[in-house]
Amino acid sequence: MLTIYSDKHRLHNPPHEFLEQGLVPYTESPARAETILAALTAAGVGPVAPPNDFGLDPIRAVHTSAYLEHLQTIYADWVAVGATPTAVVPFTFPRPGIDSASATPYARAARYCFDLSAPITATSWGAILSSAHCALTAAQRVLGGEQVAYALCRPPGHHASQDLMGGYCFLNNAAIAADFLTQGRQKRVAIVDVDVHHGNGTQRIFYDRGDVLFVSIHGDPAWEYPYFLGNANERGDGDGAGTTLNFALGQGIDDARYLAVLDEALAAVTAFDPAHLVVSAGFDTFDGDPLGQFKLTTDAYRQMGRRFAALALPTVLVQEGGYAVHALGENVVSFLQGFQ
Ligand code: SP5
Ligand code: ZN
Repeated sequence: MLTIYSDKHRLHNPPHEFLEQGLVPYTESPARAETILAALTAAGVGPVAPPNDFGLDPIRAVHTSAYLEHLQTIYADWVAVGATPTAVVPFTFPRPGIDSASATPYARAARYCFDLSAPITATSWGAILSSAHCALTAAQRVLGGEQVAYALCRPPGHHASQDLMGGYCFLNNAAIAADFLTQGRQKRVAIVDVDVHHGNGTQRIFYDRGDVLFVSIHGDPAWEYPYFLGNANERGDGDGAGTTLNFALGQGIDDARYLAVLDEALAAVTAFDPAHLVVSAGFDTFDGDPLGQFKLTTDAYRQMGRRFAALALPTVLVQEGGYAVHALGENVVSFLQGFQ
């Protein structure tokens, strides 16, 4: 299994985020990627290669130019008006009824952000861009004939949409890879999102596109983050009507129940008959993950890997969440070995 990885992820290391407990240490830490890389190396999973530089062109297919400009300039503008140099985190949000145009960085930071878990530090952009380039490089290798490649992306991406960051996500790595694999919307691509949180960004990006199937298995937004998207009745719109499929599950899901739902999800992939597959691979479904309420074991990831491989599609695996850092490396290895 080929892994694409860059240590530039270390450039993104915010100190804090604000969750329901209040101000807490940032959960999406550099240690996550470090422990995955160490476990892959120790298990001899396969070669590790650095990402290529794709610039911004393939990213513009997914994100707006204004948003990409914002990501690159907001930190300097924020510091220039006297705000904290620790990181950009908006604290006043436009809502219907209080949303007049304002150019201050305080307003601009809020306009492109939906929660308090996407801080931008002085060096974050280097990590964000490199993460997207990891996904693109994996997609390029698969188009070049590799059957599967794993993009060890950090920061993750599936909560980010065309012009919104949140949930540790800034650029939607899986969506960027998926669009690249359509080769100008000529080929059909399926995305299966197995992170415990709904991939709201990916869903929104492809909601009205019929060439990309988005299937997600996640905690029901009735009780799980991101709360405002991911219900089973969201099925796509326009050309994309019927090409969004959400499995919103209850708390405490175990291996057997999960794998039964995955089989249903993969049947929909087979019916769509895609040329390529992208997996948004989150491991926060693990029993004991601090941000998830599912109860999967390490062995479940091996079973999942086997099932994805059985589709026999050229596949890009994209790292998303997973916060039980002590078990994360082992869980990713289990998944990749199951696939092989
Ligand atoms: C990529 C990704 O996995 N992003 C996740 C962002 C989740 N942010 C908010 C989580 C709120 C979790 N509440 C957990 C309560 C358990 N005590
Ligand atoms: Zn997640």
